[in-house]
Amino acid sequence: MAMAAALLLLLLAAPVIYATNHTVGGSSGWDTGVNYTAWASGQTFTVGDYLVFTYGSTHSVDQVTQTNYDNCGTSNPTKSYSGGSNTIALTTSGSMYFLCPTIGHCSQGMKLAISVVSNSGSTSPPSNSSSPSPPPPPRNSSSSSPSGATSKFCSMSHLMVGLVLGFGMMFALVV
Ligand SMILES: [Cu+2]
Repeated sequence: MAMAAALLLLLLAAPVIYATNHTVGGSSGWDTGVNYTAWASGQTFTVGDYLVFTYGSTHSVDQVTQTNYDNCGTSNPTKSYSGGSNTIALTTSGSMYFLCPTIGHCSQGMKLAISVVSNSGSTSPPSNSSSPSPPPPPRNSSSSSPSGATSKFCSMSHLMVGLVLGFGMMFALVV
């Protein structure tokens, strides 16, 4: 019973999660000699997404003010990250600025400015270039059994919709 409810919540949540992991610099990672302005211009940063920094031992990551970003200033970072791999949740919309505080690295290009956009209050689907078109609305959900419903669908997204409906019906019946 509680198990079914938990599963239902999990399954209901799954289709609406469109979080994207943005690996800074792509395959180049966080390093000198990479144009992060160009990289960022090809990304859409949405609240709920994640920024992933991966780098070698000579680097680290500071979140800084716009002034420090502009001047490669390394004093008083807002937040500091280290260890070679950091995943930073983008929790609010607006601008964020990062740089590598290792001496000379910022001026060699290790600085990143991103603009995070809100995803709330919008009725249009997220423009995520890496995902296929969203699944169509489910049909015939009221009469067929979960297995009957799922057998008609072959893609994973349809399977998810079927499972959600199935567990939803089961949950409603149990309650
Ligand atoms: Cu560096």
